[in-house]
Amino acid sequence: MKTWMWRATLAGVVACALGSAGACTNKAEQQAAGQRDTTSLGASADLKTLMAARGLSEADVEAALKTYTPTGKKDEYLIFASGGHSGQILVIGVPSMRQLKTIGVFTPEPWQGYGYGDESNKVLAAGSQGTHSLGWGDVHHPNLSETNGDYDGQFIFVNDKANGRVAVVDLADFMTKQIVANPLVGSDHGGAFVTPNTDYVVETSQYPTPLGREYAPLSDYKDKYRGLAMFWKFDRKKGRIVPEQSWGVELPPYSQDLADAGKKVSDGWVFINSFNTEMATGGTLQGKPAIESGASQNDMDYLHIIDWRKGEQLVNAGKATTMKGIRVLPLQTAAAEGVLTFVGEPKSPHGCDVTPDGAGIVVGGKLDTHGTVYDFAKIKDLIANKKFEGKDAFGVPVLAFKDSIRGQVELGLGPLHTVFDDKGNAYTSLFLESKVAKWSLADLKTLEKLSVHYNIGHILAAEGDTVSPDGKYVVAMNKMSIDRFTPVGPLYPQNFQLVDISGDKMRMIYDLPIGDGEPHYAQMIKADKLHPEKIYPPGTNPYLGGHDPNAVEGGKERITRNGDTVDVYMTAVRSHFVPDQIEVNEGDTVNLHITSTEQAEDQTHGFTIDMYNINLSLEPGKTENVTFKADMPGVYPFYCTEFCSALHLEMTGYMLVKPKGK
Ligand code: CUK
Ligand code: CUA
Repeated sequence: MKTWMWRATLAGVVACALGSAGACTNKAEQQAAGQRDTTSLGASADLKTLMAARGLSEADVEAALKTYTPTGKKDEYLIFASGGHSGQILVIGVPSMRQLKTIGVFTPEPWQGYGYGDESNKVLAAGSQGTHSLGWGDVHHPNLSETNGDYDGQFIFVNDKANGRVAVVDLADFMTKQIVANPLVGSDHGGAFVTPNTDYVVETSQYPTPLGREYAPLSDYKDKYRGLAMFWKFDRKKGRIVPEQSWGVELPPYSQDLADAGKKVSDGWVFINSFNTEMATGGTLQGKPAIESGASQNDMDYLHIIDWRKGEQLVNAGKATTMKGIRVLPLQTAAAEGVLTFVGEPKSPHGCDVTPDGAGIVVGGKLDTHGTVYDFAKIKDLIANKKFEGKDAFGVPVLAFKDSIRGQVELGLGPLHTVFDDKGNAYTSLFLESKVAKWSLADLKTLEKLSVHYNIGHILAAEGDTVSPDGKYVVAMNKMSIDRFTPVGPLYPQNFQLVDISGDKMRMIYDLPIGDGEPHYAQMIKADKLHPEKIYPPGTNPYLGGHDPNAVEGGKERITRNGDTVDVYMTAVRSHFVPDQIEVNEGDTVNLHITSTEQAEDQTHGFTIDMYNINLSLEPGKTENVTFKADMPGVYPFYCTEFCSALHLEMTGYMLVKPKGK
């Protein structure tokens, strides 16, 4: 649109929005309003004054109009973003870029009472191996469940890179239901990616360790250290990963990186990029080169190509070795049977993204200016005809690079990740250049580059990694914000920049500072695909996935004692707890079973007891259990922690712990 026309239309739209031109019910009216002399419109004059006062350009106002979401209006899309070090998932509306929720995943989340009651503690505890309980996670890649390669809005999975874990969040109530700790690997990265029908949640290791977390000296790196591609079996009905039905493929000790599942024509395959095929282990104190330089010697690392259906067959046929309860297909078997094949990938690869039609795999190279597009049909042919260029040091067949690719696209400095729109375009993040490159999948030509602020890592698009991307929006997930926001100390917020991709040119329309951690990946789903519950059926324990046997109805509240164990069956409803007096003896074990008997929308109570680190969230209908030892004699007020009603402050009671011998 020409500037003057746009200006006139903008004035019209604003006049409409402000009601000065009457209620503008259709486009013709809007246009008519737009053709009026703008200076004669009070609203426009006001707008110009306002723009001048705030130093806003017309582009700024256009961006505001595209993102401003008046009260009561809902967002069209939701972003599920990695919360990075916070160990959480962040839920953000688009186009408003308002944060709607933080989902507690690997880290306790006090508001949700996640990590302060028996069942949520169990979920978190299942994620701790060894003798230290983990209080955080390094969340990298949230992935929504898919049906036929499209988001279905039912579940989201996410990995913790630091501790090699995968979590399952149920989108029926946006709660974490399961954390599965991988007993074999020391860290993960290529996760938690799903196969097109969510049969498997894929998790690949990052930094090689001996499988099973055993000790072996670094001098045994090549012999004893290994990578792993883990296929966690997901039971959609139960909404849980089933470790006993899961399995892995042993990989060489290269640092496996990003992964993506094939779709459509490449369904049944998984692709994983890697770095450090040099197997550098550092030794800086002994005067050896640092890992970063040792790992950057080769011109090529290996894209790992896994035929997971074949792997599954072999595992089911008993070809796997069981390690710590997990069936693992040995590297030699995987290589010999065509489950694992390699092809070169240029210079410090990162990102591994399958195109919407499943025909291509895009890999970026941090130290290369190209994006490489592999051709799955060629790869499949080469493997079927056993046309290998050679083998790697572990006997894994290697395909010829030039025979396996469709081509390369010149993108710029530091290409990382790629997402797609509905018009055949791809969008790649350029970390070093701080730009988004838009390019055509058909001609492998870069069409446009947009500066982002700064050093973009991942990029996401509306349903942009499914079989049918929506277009409309891209979000640059920038690692640095430098001069974008008011300074808040030396640790700067990350910066999500919303980009409108609906026109010919990309337009930046919103900056969202993220102050919770360093997010990596995120996905954006059409909001109307989600149908979360508003109220739990009475007595629901969301972690048990149904009615809690300890739930009570109003009128059936009671306190029972069995030896030195006290069970308190309590209800919470505006604005009291029944019972509101609990007397126990020092040393008693106390089991609180609290049910909210509310059935009204958004009517949540909380529950805390002074000094006992108890903090529950009681959404309507929910039951929570919490067990503790009354080991501190004294008087402990308990109260509701949500401002639930006019008499919220009165929603309180006492727990008395009688000292021993009194
Ligand atoms: S990685 Cu972070 S920017 Cu973990 Cu997906 Cu590429
Ligand atoms: Cu219930 Cu405040």
